[in-house]
Amino acid sequence: MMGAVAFGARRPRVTASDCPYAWVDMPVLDDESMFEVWTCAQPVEREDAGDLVSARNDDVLFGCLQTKLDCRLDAASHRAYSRIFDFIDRRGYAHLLRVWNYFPQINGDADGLERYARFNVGRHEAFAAKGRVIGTHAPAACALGSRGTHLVIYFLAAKQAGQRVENPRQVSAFHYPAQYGPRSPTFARAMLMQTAGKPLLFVSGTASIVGHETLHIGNAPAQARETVANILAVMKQAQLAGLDSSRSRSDLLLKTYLRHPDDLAVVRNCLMQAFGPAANVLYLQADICRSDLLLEVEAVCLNASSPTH
Ligand code: 3EB
Repeated sequence: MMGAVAFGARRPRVTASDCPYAWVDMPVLDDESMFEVWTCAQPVEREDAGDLVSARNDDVLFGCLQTKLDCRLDAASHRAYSRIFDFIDRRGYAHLLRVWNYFPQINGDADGLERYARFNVGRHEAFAAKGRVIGTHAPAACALGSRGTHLVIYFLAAKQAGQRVENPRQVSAFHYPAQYGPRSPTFARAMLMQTAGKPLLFVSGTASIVGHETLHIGNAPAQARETVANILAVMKQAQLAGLDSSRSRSDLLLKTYLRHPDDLAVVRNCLMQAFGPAANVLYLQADICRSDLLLEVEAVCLNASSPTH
């Protein structure tokens, strides 16, 4: 095991003691709690450095950073990302592939700017300060509103760079206009890596955005359909085959974040139609980073190759 992340509204009684572990205070919609577990076939070396716990093999490093929020979000995200970059750079895993960001009151105000926009300022400036070229070095990512008091960031970093993938239907997030905040979010739409000779695709949090604008305000089923279209466009861009949407996708692991638990049935119905019953979907209740977004979906595509008909 490289790492485990527990999702649930209550701290799970079971903890993972022999690998990096974090708890994200976020309700699971159809269960009490759920563990996301990252495994690999190689032996791992574990290193716990205070607030940053990690495990690494010859290729990748999994890390979790949990910090109690005791300053404004721009300072907190700047500090967290600087810490992560220093840590991975020193150990030779300089390439961030995928980052998950969770913190409370993501749509709340912080001195006249939304907390998500503050978060973006600190994150953007840490990337720049640590020598990352925003367009070139952006990882796949997501940023959601959890509960509680902590900023939780977990990530996969690698010795080798992955292949960044953008979505032709969407403006790249790092080119969003300033109406969404003074510093753009630093993420790619997806990241493709090779592991054990097979491609693995991390699709970032994906929502009902075309160009840079939110579509279908107030309409959850329409937002779900637009989100599916965006995920399929990203997968197509990554030249992954098997885009026949009638095929059941046992190679897909999805995490769906819903602002309103009441939308579970319509969204589940939409994802079932798009990806079939074999797709593995976790439904969580979370605030999405734009207040007009009702849902966001992220994906891991396993063995994402060879078309099967
Ligand atoms: C979007 O497309 C929706 O700030 O890291 C998706 C994925 C979103 C990642 C992030 C935000 C992030 O802009 C929000």
